[in-house]
Amino acid sequence: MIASPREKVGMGHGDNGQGGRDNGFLLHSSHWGVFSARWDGEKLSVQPYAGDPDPNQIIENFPEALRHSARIKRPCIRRGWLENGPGPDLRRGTDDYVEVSWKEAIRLAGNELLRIRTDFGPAAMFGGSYGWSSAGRFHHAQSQVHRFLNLAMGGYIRSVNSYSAGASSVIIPHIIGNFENHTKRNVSWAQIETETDIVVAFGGMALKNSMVSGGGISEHVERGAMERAHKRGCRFILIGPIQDDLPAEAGAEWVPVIPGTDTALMLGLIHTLVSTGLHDQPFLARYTTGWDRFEAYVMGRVDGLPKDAAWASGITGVAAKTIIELANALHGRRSLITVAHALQRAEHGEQPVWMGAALAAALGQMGLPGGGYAYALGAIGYYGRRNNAVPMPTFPQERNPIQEFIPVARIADMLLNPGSSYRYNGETRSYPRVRAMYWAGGNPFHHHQDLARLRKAFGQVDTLIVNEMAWTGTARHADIVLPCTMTLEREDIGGSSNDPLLVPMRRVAPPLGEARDDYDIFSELAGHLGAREAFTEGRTTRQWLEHLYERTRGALVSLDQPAPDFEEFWQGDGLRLPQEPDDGGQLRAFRADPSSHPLPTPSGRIEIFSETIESFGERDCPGHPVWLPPQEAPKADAPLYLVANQPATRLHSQLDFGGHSARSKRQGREVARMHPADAAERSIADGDIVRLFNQRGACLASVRLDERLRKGVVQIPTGAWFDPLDLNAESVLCVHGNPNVLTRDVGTSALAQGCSGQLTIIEIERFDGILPDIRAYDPPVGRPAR
Ligand SMILES: Nc1nc2c(c(=O)[nH]1)N[C@H]1C(S)=C(S)[C@@H](COP(=O)(O)OP(=O)(O)OC[C@H]3O[C@@H](n4cnc5c(=O)[nH]c(N)nc54)[C@H](O)[C@@H]3O)O[C@H]1N2
Ligand SMILES: Nc1nc2c(c(=O)[nH]1)N[C@H]1C(S)=C(S)[C@@H](COP(=O)(O)OP(=O)(O)OC[C@H]3O[C@@H](n4cnc5c(=O)[nH]c(N)nc54)[C@H](O)[C@@H]3O)O[C@H]1N2
Ligand SMILES: [Mo]
Repeated sequence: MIASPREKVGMGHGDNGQGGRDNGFLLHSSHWGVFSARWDGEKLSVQPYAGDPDPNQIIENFPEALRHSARIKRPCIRRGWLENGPGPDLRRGTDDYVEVSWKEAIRLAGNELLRIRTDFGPAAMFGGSYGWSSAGRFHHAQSQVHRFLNLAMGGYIRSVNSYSAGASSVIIPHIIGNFENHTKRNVSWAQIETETDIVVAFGGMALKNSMVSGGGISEHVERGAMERAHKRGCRFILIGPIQDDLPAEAGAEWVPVIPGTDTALMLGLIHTLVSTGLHDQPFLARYTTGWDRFEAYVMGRVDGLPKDAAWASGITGVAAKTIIELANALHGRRSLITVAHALQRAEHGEQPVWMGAALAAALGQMGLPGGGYAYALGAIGYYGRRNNAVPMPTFPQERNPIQEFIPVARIADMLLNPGSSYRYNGETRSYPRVRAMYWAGGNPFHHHQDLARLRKAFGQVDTLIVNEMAWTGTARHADIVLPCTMTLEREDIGGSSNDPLLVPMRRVAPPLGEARDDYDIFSELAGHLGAREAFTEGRTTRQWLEHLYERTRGALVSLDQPAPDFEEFWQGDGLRLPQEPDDGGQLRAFRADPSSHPLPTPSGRIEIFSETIESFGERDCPGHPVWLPPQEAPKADAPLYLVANQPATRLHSQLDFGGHSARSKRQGREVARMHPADAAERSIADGDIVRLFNQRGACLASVRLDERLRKGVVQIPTGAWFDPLDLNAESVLCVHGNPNVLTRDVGTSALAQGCSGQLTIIEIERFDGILPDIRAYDPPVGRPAR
């Protein structure tokens, strides 16, 4: 357990775990929180930042992780690649690795990059390299690899959007305006605390999720804000398949909905409002466009099918009475609609995002403090906070002259079908022919869907180079594996655009084995390709930190704010940055004066009907939000929904080998939760090992029975490292519990082509066979892990 901040030693200035070097604790930062750590050469201790009211226990993964045997100690080359040279090879994932010196690794990687550059050009190089890597503004792996490819290769094929918000980041600009503005300058936790009467959270606002924020976070405020709002009398309604998606402190009422049907529920609410005249007609007339066409659909004037509460009930499994009561409770109050990222990480994921906006518009609260629509509030720590008034230090990636890109989750499609065409955001595009890939800071064998298919896709390239700190599923598919340092082993600056603390991240421990910083790896490789000076600009890491800090310091000076020089910042306990006011952003300004503050949409208003989207002519995303039944719904051989959501005890697959993550497992397996009634029908008892399976694959897990799940729903978090028993088998079995062997690799729609991995359908049975060992952490050096 981590000590609560109050129990910790020394809360005074400069003499404690916040940053002071007393007790040997050194300040550091991570995506899950600012903390400090002490390494005595054998044991690592961590403590949370003293100013954090609600620290995240994920920092407890560090102690066991730092020197874990899953870390990569020396550069490695896949045996098949070493013996046969570059080329498509389905042995990736099953081969063993040969350790080589850094000199040899740089020579092999550098020559291969030169071959690609000379023979095929930079458009044959995929450098999307999606992934979260670690906090730290300089050693941000994606920035490092992009800068390297731009300067040393002449560019690369990039990827756009994210696995997080694949559908919403494409549709929100069409219907409301800038995605960042909508999500980061809108309703805040402070407003909810004092203003909101009722929050309807589609997909909840789980603390496990909001306690993570890319770049670092010094204050976890969500639990306290919900607790105080609830005590003041604010009602929280959780719409979702799992009851613990809102914390106990919110005192939430739970509406268990069938997964993937929220859009129908929203329609039932809108229909109820309209049919009783409770929709805010002046608001709709003044601030939206296309309501009439949408209303005709809602009321059934188009298709003879009114989307009323009874209709919605049949689809969602929520009683019509509950829908009508909820619509009435929302009317005339300061209401807030939130929609978690999770809802749009599914087939037709654009629809709940758009329908949520239509529901909020009908309620007329958009732009009021604590009211309206806050897409994704609570899904991650970025949202509901104040923004810093000064820019963050940022490592420049430089220019990529290659125009071609893919929507990020279409990676397997690209590799398997080069040259074939697809639709994206109104355009017909074609997939490039990629020969080589460079990945740093991401784990596609964690994040992508249908891993058996992904493996075939990764078998197509000539060469995959990966910088990793540990033997992840992706490292095990690479041809050249370059070991990088873990965040604790290097210096950096931690900061995020809406956390007020800029953190001098100190080096806590020396690098393991021969691991090097990504920056040093890319500097060497750039040298091999004749671009060292361009890449490094002659700076050491410390000189880069100083150089990057200058941007923030300069902005502080021009705001007449305290602006310590780098040395003072570096010796300090973290620099407090000035923040912008909590002013409701573009929606507040738009409400106050729509003519002088139009939204950046074609009409300047909230687009309930979008001429633009209509003109794209996509059947799976027409001109206004609609209910579209999913193609994949429970059936005889896969009667259960599987919710594959974010893990509470780690960030994605990161530090899955750490203690906190390991302690959450049972018999070393990921824990899947299911309803006792579903378990009884299958003679499954709590603690049994079960096999989750469908037509794409299977995984083992330990089962926990839990009445907080809707019947018919199974939940397993992502992040247990891919541990396939036999990759060449007809159906791949992961013995550890990685749900992406089961999920389907299809885009959300032709509009956004986002990731749809959150939901799938499965069957589940007790596993009575001999339980295979976990080999996911065994280094495949000298012999394959399995
Ligand atoms: N089924 C299903 N799948 C999903 C989701 C889901 O809901 N369901 N969610 C999706 C979402 S929202 C996301 S964002 C993705 C996340 O997918 P990823 O971002 O790929 O997942 P991470 O485990 O964070 O991968 C980061 C990798 O970077 C490595 N790393 C850390 N620091 C460094 C560094 O300094 N240098 C280098 N070179 N490497 C480093 C870590 O060891 C780790 O392997 O997963 C997606 N996948
Ligand atoms: N601890 C931890 N926190 C994280 C992350 C992590 O890996 N670990 N990842 C971070 C990242 S990168 C992101 S993008 C965010 C992701 O934020 P989200 O994608 O919103 O997070 P999830 O936990 O995947 O899903 C939230 C909940 O949505 C519910 N849900 C799923 N399908 C449906 C549905 O059809 N309808 C309704 N009403 N509810 C549904 C599930 O019960 C699930 O628990 O989380 C961030 N926070
Ligand atoms: Mo994400």
